[in-house]
Amino acid sequence: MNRLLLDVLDGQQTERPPVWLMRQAGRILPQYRAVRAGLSSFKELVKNTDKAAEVTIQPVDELGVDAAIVFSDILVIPEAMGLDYELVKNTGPVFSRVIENEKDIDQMGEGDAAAEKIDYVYDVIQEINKRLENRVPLIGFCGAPWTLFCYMLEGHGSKTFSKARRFLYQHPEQSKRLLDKITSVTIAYLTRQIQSGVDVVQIFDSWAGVLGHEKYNEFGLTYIRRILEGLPEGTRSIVFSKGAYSSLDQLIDLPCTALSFDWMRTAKELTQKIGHKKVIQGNLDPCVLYGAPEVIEAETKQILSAFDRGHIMNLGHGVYPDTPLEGVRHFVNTVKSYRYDSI
Ligand code: 1CP
Repeated sequence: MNRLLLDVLDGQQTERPPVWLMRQAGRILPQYRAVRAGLSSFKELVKNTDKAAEVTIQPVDELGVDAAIVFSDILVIPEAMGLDYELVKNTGPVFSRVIENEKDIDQMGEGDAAAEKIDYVYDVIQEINKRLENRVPLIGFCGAPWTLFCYMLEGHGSKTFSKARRFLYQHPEQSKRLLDKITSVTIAYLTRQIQSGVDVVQIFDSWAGVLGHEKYNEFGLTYIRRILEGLPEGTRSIVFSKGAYSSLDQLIDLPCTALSFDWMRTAKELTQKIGHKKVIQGNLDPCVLYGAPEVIEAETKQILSAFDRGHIMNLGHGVYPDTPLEGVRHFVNTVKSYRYDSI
């Protein structure tokens, strides 16, 4: 087995960092688009054990990345709690109704009962592991409570998530009740993912950056911490709180194994602040992959040498859907041919 990712997370020395890309499954591969074209909806694909396992493994076969990530979406939790969504072309996910008041929050499912409704993901994980035959580790994931709260209040994507933020000030106690419920489902969901065979879990807090320091600590990190503390002993975990630099000290204090960063801070700043307290994942601007091969190589190597050991190479956010495949390949291959200086 290629254990690079696990070795780095376990604090062992490796000859180079592992590399994978957020949102590597789907989006960029023609093989994915072919599978997707044969099915009527994204949700049908997520719930189809055979096809979801197939598209999870495609980037391992095609790009040679050092990890697979389960093909699913963060929105399966709101759906299991009782809010249905559809993916609308050129718009993204749209919920048929949103949370507006206390009664809506009362109606939301919680804990094991809601997590049980996502049983198709646990089946997909088992199927992936049968087919992966231990070639690379498997990453499971979820959305952080704050990011899921954003979609549940807003009903769709947004630049500001102002409806969700407004609710925090108007109804702080109700907000916490909803975040409590999401957290209880998430702990049960990730625990089931681990029992089904994922080696690592990543928590995506994509909208962390719309909250200020105090509000993010109170309504964001409190719940991420509770999730991490609720996971089985020894779980390897990565937290991606996009844009939450004002809470960097609090992020470093979380009981997780690794922190993932976007490209708004340099490797030097991050390593100086974090040292070896956490493994660091990131943080190439996804737009670098549109550059010429020599640009991709130079930008990638600059990050590799700046972070040195205890690093997982990745983008600073998900790979964009129209990224040229050759650019992605060149990035992966640059990392794979890199070697740390021997000590
Ligand atoms: O076929 C299609 O058109 C569907 C597009 C798509 C895909 C391929 C969506 C809808 N979700 C996914 C899969 C997905 N989503 C994965 C699995 C595999 C992989 O890593 O490639 C993962 C990890 C996610 C995570 C996700 N979904 C996040 C967090 C990461 C991030 O990019 O910030 C978020 C915010 C979502 C919500 C979502 N789901 C889909 C879309 C288009 C969006 C974004 C909506 C928005 O812009 O607000």
